[in-house]
Amino acid sequence: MFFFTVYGIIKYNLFQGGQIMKSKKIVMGILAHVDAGKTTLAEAMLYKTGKLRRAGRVDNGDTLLDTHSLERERGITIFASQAVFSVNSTEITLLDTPGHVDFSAETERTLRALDYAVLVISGLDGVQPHTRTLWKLLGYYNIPTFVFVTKMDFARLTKGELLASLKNELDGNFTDFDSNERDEELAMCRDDLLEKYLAGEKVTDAETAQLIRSRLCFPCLFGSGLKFDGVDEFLDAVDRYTLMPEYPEVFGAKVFKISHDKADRLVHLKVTGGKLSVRDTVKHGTTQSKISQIRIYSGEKYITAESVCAGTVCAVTGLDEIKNGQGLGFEASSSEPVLEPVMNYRIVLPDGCDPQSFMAKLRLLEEEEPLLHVKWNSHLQEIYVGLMGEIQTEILKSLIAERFGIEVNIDSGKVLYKETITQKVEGVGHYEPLRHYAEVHLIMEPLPRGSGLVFESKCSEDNLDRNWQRLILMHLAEKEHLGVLTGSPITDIKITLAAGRAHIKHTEGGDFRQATYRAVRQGLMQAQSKLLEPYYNFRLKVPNEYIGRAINDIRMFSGTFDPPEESDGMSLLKGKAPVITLNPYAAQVASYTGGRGSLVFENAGYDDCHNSEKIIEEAGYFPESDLENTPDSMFCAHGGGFSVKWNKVTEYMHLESCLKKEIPFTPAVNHRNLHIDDKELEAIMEREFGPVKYNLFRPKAREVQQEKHVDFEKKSQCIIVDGYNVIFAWDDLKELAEQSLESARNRLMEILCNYAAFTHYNVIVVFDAYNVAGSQANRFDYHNIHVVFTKERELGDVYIQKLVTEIGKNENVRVVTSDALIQLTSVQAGVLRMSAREFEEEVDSVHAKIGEVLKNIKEKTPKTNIGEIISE
Ligand SMILES: Nc1nc2c(ncn2[C@@H]2O[C@H](COP(=O)(O)OP(=O)(O)OP(=O)(O)O)[C@@H](O)[C@H]2O)c(=O)[nH]1
Ligand SMILES: [Mg+2]
Repeated sequence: MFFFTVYGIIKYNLFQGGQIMKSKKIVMGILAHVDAGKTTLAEAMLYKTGKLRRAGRVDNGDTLLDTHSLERERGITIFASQAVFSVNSTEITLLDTPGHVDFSAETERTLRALDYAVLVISGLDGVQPHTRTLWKLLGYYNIPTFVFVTKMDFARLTKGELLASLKNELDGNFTDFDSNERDEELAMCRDDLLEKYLAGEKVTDAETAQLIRSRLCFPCLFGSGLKFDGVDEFLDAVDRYTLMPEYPEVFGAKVFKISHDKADRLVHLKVTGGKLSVRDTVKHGTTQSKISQIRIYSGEKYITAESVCAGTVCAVTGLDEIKNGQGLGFEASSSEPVLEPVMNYRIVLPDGCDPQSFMAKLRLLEEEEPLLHVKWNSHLQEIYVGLMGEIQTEILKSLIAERFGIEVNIDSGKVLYKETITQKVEGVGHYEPLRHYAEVHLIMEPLPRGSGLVFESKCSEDNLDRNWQRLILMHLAEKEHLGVLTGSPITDIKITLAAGRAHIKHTEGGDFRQATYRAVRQGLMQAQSKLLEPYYNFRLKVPNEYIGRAINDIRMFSGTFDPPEESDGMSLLKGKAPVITLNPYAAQVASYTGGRGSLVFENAGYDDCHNSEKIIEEAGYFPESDLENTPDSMFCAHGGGFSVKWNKVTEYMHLESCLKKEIPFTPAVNHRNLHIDDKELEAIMEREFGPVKYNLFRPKAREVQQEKHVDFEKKSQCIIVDGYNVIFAWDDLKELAEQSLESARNRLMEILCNYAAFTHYNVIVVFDAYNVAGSQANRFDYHNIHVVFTKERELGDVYIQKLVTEIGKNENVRVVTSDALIQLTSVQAGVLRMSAREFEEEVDSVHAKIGEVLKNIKEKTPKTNIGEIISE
């Protein structure tokens, strides 16, 4: 991320003939939640290995690793930094990372360079929510990990409790390396070792190192960074049980950080193959550049080297085109990061500050922190950046002031939405003003949530030269492509270059940029799009008496959750809810529980937006008016170029459609007009309630047809009734319920039977059994209606929501409830809803009509039983 220091040059006497001669070289990152004691532990290691004569203190602002003025002022690490030291024959490059969630993107990028990690746990706090996030990241990047539990001088929890919480909360084979049972525990990690152990053999150091490297075992050591306790033992374990990766002869490197000092742009990388020397030429894409200087940093100081071998972490100057996350040589570039900001902030410039020249400066910071995603909204003339939270906002303000001398303000953040597609389409872009030519065909298909954008080429080189193909892939990757619902970035889509055409004389590089961007947007215009929003996984702990309120709130937030867990008078609710709803909730929890409750959350990626219709409407985005992101194409006729609308492009394109060859053309579906047909509805009903039975009370077609003024549609109408909600909303039933709930239920069921008989509707009445201990889900047919009793701990409205969401947009389904949340779900699902009161009026009117029919029939026949008459 941002890196700005005053550098000094020191001599490094290990350099002989330009290369470090050491038997083992490993790169180790140090990770933990904020304030766990990482920097203090790193300082202790440097002191213990003789790298420092005196260990610095974070609290005094004099550590080797926290060197930036903002870090020293605040006593927190903001930028990853490194130190190199040796233990016996092992040379360790230690990368210290920030622990605050707001800077976790910097931490994630550092993982690219690591051979090993030390996960630091504070003996005071144990496993924290952010520890779980880091643990998942370590798994995702497959990094072997040591655990050091620090602050044991001050710990609230015992060693046993800490180990148990590691094992319970993080899923891994954590082994206490100080325990008598250590060998046995190690042997248990692999069958062949267990056999040997049972035969009396010990687990060797080499075998232990392999177990650790393959993440079958995670060694745990305990101590205190501040008091230097357990630090020697930890260093000894690292020396004994780590293996140096095997690097190929051919050159490769991974870029994990970009920074700037006063004069130079620094590219921080780890060499992963061959060697790198000053004046080497590094190729990337279609350009190449020369290494001017190689620096090996320790804190803010560095030594220069002529040449470095694989396994070295260094900063080089001269590679001005190289981007963060890029792979050099044989290394591929990194995919999209797992952690990313979910909030968008507006930067407000002081009077007289020119936005255009400020944007150029901000781009420098964006090189260091690509996740800033700096955006210029030309329409509003405003600048937006993506940030992780309030602390990062403050730090960005300070950095802008320090580096550019500009005092900006940053508005409170807004959630960052994304968009994706739900079906496979082919996007076509053609760009042919006079003496230009390019045509691009892209197959775009949805990927699972969290996949990001994936680009691939399946285009034959016979049809399009490899260089043009590379260029198209580069254009796909270089731009933040915007969706057509709200103009938010797109994600979770695989874009495959299926075909393309260049002109032997007229095609220029820029033509393919135009054709590619247009093809993406043309594809999006055809596809059914979907809005996504960021979610948190949350853990909400409240005193038992507040669990009802907590459940209600989470449901109001459109969250989902597991059944609450109870212990010691507290209930724990775990689940997932939209970031926008949870962000302000922590303060409310503290307030309604009198400070006894707590809410913690971690990013859970993007998922379907809970109120997409509202957000789409508010965004007021008209994709066809967004001229910078046009879906239209340019063709040429009679010596002049002309524009062709996106929905006509296929009629003009020069190459055949690629998708047409794969699957028959399916017309575009507008996301606002989805209906399921009777058959689908029937299938859902059958699955929920068994085969459709033709009921005894079916009215005669003749009689229903006679009732011309009854304005119900005579097709598969379905009415879902929230049983208790209606009982407590209708005065008669409410009165009855006060005496006997069962009688009220039976009465409602009777009323609904008559209603169903007359209207010929499919009626489902749902009764909530959430608070009924031991109750099993029960579904049965009562005469001509379906009755559902939910199971214990399943809320009736949760069941209705599920059913409504499953049925989806359908104007033939109505939900009767006054419950705001179900009403909301129904609106989102596009299903019609009706309040209990409105339904009462409808039932009354049906009742009146039944009376009329009865009267008519009575005049002709002496029968009096309505059921009998209607079932005839
Ligand atoms: N008692 C005690 N205090 C410690 C120990 N290690 C660190 N601390 C204190 O804990 C606080 C945080 O320590 P740091 O080393 O800055 O923690 P960090 O994990 O690097 O923090 P960030 O980089 O900001 O995430 C400081 O006040 C340290 O003095 C320890 O072993 N014992
Ligand atoms: Mg630190």
